[in-house]
Amino acid sequence: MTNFFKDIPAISYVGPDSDKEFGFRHYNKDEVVLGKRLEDHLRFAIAWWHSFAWEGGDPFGGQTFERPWHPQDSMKTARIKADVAFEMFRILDVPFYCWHDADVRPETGNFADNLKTLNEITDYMLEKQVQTGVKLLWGTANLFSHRRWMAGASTNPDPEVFAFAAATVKSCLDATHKMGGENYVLWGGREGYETLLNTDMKQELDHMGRFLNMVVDYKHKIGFKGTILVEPKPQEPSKHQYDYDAATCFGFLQKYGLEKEVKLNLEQGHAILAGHSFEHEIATAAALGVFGSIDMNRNDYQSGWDTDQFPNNVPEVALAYYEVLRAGGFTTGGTNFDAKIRRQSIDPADLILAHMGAMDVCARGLKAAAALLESGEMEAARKERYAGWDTPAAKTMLGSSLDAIAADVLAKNIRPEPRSGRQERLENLWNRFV
Ligand code: XUL
Ligand code: CO
Repeated sequence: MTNFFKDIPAISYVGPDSDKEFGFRHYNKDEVVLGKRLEDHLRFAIAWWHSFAWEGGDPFGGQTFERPWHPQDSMKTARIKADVAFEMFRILDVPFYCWHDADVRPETGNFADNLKTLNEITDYMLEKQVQTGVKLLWGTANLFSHRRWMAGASTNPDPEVFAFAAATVKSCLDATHKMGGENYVLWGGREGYETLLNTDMKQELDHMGRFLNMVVDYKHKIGFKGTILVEPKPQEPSKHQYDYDAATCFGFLQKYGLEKEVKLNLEQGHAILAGHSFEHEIATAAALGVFGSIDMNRNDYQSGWDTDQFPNNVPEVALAYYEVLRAGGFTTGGTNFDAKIRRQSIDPADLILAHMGAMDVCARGLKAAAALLESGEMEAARKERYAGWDTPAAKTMLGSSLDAIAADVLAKNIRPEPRSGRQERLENLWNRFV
């Protein structure tokens, strides 16, 4: 036990009318919604990087947090960090967490040392998983922070960097498998370009496709049953990232024969940077059969930057969960808070209250979405809009040809009558539930 969170109580459900600061108002994990407990719907996870590894720096200034696990350069402090992390998981009663290799072990620059410390610390974390029952939603390799990755990992012009990336991903996949991880994520922060003047895009894409095929082959070789996920993001840190958005990722997966093997981890802030809404990205992935998991956060809409704030907007979150529910809900995926407290939020309590509030926002959003889905009104309106396609004649047309259809239009004098799309009526319906 550390005393980092001393005086902070375990958070439990207190209901919407309570005035307690520490308590869930809407997240009652055992509440059954659409036949499933809220905990099983939402599958919350805490991100090791934002809550424990990030030190509060921004482009204008360095560290603002002072933590008992600083400096993060030894196995001794890595263990203290793990102790505090699992204490936080217990206080918040979250079922899952996620890590990058660079969040949990010190960086030495040497692969053999990194491998040794990763194996040691993940053994220690696994012991804590067994003691607490907290599980690993996903592991991932940080292939973007160290200077070796500045020109990319699998897309790097230097084959030695590709090799270092392959060895690193192997080590992280092995650790994730050992820890019973339910997914493995690849986010290519540097897989893109800064300028086309020095970039061979075709070669880089081919290398990235080959790399991902090797990851999938290795997953099968070791018997890892989790899902491999890629995480779309249009830019930042690279000027342009190849995994721009859900549709781009699907095209990439299909070109390299991976669309049945790899799914997507979609993030609210990344969707916004790509000029989409979060619900658009979830609906796109679901329509293409590659919906996997979500990274929940929000951006500051004035900054145009990936600010990774905690979600705090119920109607926005509800629209996202409506699409998650329409897609059938999570299987191996979940709701990972890829979100960080602000750099002035230096108290341990800030970490707890940020997650607690976000869990409530997500629970409210999911419950509103579930109620609307359960009422059936929105889906009935959607079905009615496409009802013409249920007739045998319409179905036959899809198997017909352009000239046969043209002949039919002439013979039957087909003259379609426009119908209302009813958008405002549906928006009013939506507002009755949120
Ligand atoms: C960066 C981001 C990453 C990935 C994991 O914007 O979202 O933290 O989720 O590498
Ligand atoms: Co993310």
